[in-house]
Amino acid sequence: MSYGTIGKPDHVRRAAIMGDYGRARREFSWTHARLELSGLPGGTGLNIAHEAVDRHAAHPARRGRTAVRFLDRDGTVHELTYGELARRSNRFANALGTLGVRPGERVFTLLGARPELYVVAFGTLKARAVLAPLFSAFGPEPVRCRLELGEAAVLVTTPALYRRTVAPIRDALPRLRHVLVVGPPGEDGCSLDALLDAAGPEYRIGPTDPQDPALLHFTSGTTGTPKGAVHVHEAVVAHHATARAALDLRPDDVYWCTADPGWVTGTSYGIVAPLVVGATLVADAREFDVRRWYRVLDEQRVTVWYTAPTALRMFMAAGPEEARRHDLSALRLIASVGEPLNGEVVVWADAVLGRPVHDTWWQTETGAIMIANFAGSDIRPGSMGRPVPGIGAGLLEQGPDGRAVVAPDGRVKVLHGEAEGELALRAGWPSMFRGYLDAPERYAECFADGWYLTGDIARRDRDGWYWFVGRADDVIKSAGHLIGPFEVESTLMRHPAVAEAGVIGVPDPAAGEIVKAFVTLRAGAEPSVELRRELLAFVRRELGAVAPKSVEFAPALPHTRSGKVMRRLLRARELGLPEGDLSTLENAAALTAGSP
Ligand code: 6R9
Repeated sequence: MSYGTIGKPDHVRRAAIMGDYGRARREFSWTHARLELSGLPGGTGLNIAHEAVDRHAAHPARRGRTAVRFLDRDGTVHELTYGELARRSNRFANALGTLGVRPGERVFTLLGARPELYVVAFGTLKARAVLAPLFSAFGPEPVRCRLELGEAAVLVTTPALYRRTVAPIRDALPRLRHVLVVGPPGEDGCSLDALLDAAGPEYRIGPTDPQDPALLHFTSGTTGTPKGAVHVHEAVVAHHATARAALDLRPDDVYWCTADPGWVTGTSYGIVAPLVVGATLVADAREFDVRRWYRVLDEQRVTVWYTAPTALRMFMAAGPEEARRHDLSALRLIASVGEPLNGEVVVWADAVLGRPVHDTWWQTETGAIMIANFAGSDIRPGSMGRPVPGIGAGLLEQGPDGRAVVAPDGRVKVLHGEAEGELALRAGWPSMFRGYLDAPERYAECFADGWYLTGDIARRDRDGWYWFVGRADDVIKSAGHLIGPFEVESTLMRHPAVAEAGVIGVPDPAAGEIVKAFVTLRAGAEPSVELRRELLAFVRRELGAVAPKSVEFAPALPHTRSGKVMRRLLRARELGLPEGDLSTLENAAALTAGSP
C-alpha cells in the first residue's frame, strides 16, 4: 500500500541544516567535511575523543554545557558537562596507562546505559585503545565468544552484570587481563571508581593517525562466528556530517537515541555523533515502556529522537490518548533505524505525534547513516530515503542466490533507473569498516568492482528513492537487533538432547521478526512439553535476549547436498510461502512438524 508523500512546508525546509538535497549532494566533499572538525592540536592527527569532548571542553563558552543527561532508575538525574567529561575521561585514559594497556589493545564494555559508559568510551579512545561495546542483555555465551574473538585486554562492567554474565565465564578467558567493575571496591573485579580516583585528571592525547582503529563492533552473518567490524578514528567525519545532514542535529539540541550502546547505533549515534555536534544527549537507564518514554520526551524537552520501528509500533499500539497527555512541542525530528519501517507508522506519527518519522538505513559495516529521509525534504512513507551527500549508492544485478553477480573478471552489473537488486555502496567513505577481525577473506568477499556489497535487497523508484525489499541471507532482525542464526543453532546443539537445529526469523507485528528454532533430537530423547520448556530456558540462560522465543521439534531438517540446513526452506514452509528452487535439496521429505 502506498502512503504517497508527506511534504515539508517551506519554513521547515529553510530551517533544516540541509534544505536543498540536490545542491548539498553536488557541493559535498569529504575533504570539506573533515575541515569542519578541529583535528588534534599541533596537527598530530584526528581522534574521536578530541572531536567529541576535548575541543568543546577547551572552549570557554561550551565547557559548562551539559554533554550527558542521565536518567537513573530511581528518577535521579546525573549531568556531566563537557568539561567534566573531558577530565573524567582523562582519568580513565591515565588509568589504562597504569594498567599497562597499549594503543590498539581492546577495551570492552558490558554496561548498558550508565554515566560511566561515556567516561570509559572516551578515555579508551584518548588512550588510542579500541572500544568494543557489548549488548548488556547478552547471556554469558555471546559475551565469552566476543571477548575471546576480540582478544579483550580489559572489560568494564557493573556488579550485577558481573555476577550474572561475567562470573560464569571468567575462568575461560585467560587473556582478559583486567575486569573493572563500576562503583566502590567490592568482591568482584577491580573498582572502576577507585581506579579513576587514583588517576590524574590531565591527559594529552598522543598522535592519532585517522586510520588507527578506534571502534570494534560485532555483527552476525549467516555462518560462522560473529564478525568483528573494525572502524577507525576517521569515522568521526561521517558521524558528524551525517548527524547534521540526516538528523539535523545542532549544538542546542536535546537529543535522545534509544539504542543500547552495545549495538552500532548506540555507539555511532548514542555516544559519538551528538557530542561531536556539541549537543546534550539524554540517556535512560530503564527498559522500554511507552508511558515513561512519552514522559522522557515531554519532561526532557527532547528535540531530536532517534529510535527504532519496534518502539514506534508499540507507541502506535498504545493508542493516541497517551500522546495527547504529553506535550511534545519541543520535538523537531523523529528518526528511525534498524529494521523496515512500515509507511503506516510514518503516517500515524505525523497525525498523532505531530511529526512524521524519518527512516534511515545503514549497517554495522557502514558505521554511519547511508540512506535517509531528510529533515528538510519530503518523506515517502515506507521508503528508506535517498543516499546522504558523499555516499554513492547503487543496485547490482542479482544471481540465483540473491547476491550480486560478480563476473570472472571481477566486474558487476550496475542497474540504472527503476530497478531491484543488491544494494551496494561506492567504497571509500570515512566510516567504512576497515576489516573483519582476523578474517581478511570474509572482508574481501564484501567488495567487488569498487563497491561494498551490503547483502540487502532494495528497489529504487524512478525518482531515486530506495525501498527495502529484504536480506539476501538468513540473518534475523528482531526488535532492531541483528541475530545470527548460526550462533543460536550452535548454542542449541550444545544441549545434550539436541541433534541439530535450524533457526529462522518469523514475522511479528511488533518486533518485525522473532527468532524461532526447529530442532531434531538425539536418540533416546523424546519431544515433550517439558523438554521444550527446558530448551527455552537453556537458550535463554546462555544467550540472553537474543534467544529464540519458540522451539519446535522436527523429525528431520532439510539440508543442501553440501550438508547445510536450508533455513530458507524452513522459513518458506513455516510461512506457507513458495518453496523456490529446491535443486540443491538433499532430503526433500524432511520436516513435518512433530511438536507435542
Ligand atoms: C544500524 C543497524 C543492519 C541491517 C541492514 C538491514 C537492516 C537497517 C534499516 C534496515 C530496513 C531500514 N536495516 N536499517 N532494514 N529499513 N531503515 O541496524 O546495523 O545491526 O548491522 O543491521 O539492518 O537489513 O542490513 P546492523
